Amino acid sequence: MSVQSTGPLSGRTHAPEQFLLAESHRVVDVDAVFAVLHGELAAYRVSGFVDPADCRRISDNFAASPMRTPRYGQGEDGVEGYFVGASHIEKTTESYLDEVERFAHAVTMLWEGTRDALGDFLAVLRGHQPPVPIRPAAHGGRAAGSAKAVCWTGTGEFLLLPHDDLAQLSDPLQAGFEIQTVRRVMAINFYPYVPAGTGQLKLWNLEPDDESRRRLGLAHSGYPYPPELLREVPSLDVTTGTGDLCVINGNLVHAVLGGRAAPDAGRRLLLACFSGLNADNEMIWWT
Ligand SMILES: O=C(O)CCC(=O)C(=O)O
Ligand SMILES: [Fe+2]
Repeated sequence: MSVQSTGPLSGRTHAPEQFLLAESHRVVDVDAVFAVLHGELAAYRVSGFVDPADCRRISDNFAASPMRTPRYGQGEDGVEGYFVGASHIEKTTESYLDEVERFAHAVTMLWEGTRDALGDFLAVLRGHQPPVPIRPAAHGGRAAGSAKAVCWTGTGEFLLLPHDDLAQLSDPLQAGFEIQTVRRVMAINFYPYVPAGTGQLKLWNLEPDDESRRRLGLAHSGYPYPPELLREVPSLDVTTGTGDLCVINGNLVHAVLGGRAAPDAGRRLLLACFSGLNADNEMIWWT
C-alpha cells in the first residue's frame, strides 16, 4: 500500500495487482474471502450463491415483514432506505443491542422457507486452515445482530453515496464495544434481488486517513465523501446480480450506483453484516 493525496482527500492505496475483484460460481473460495479480510484483495463475488426460488422467497419475506422500517435521510421522499434489522450506527452499544433483540424474530423470518445464507457462508469460513474463531461481536453478555436487510431508495447517480465502513466504528457512543478494535472491515453482502442495470458497487482505490475524515467532518461517519473529490481516483465497478454474495474491503471508499429508470430499481435488496478481526484476531460480525 502507498500513501496518496488528492487535495483534501488522502489515505492509503493498494497496488494494482491487489485492487481487484476475484470471482467464483456457487462455491466459496475461502482463501479469497480471507484475502479480502486482510486487505489483499478489494472484493470477491460468489455468483449464484443462492437459488432464484429461494431469493424470491426472501424478497417476499422482506416485503411482507411487519418490521420493515424507513430510515430518514437523503433519498426518495426523505427516506434513505427501508430496513429490517438493527444498525449500530449513531447509537450507544446498549441501544444497538436492544434493537438487535427487537428485530431478532423479524430477521429470522427473512429466511423463512429457505436457509440462512449468511450463516451458511460463515459456516464455510470455519473450514479455513489454520482455524480462525468466528463469532458475533458481543458486549455485556449480549450478541450483535447476524443480518440486516436494506432496500436503498437513493435517487440519481447513487443509490448510496460514497462512504467507508470503518469510520462508523469509532463513535464515542460505543467506547468499549469490541468492534472498535477492528482495523479493517469486510462487508458481507448477499443480494436476494438486483434489477438488471442498477445497483453496481463502485470501489475507489483509497482508504481515507483520519486527517481527511476530520477535514471533511466525517470523523465518525465516513459518509458521504463528495463524489467530485473521487474523480481522479482509480475505481472498480462490481456488478452484482440476484443470488450473488459479495465481500468487499469496506475500508475502501465505495458507493452503490443508481439507475432508477430501470424497471423495479427501487426493489434492490441487500442482506448483510459487517465483519473484521478484533484485537485478539478473532473474526467477529455485527450489523
Ligand atoms: O447496498 C450495497 O450493496 C452496499 C451497502 C453498503 O455499502 C453499506 O451498507 O455500507
Ligand atoms: Fe458500505
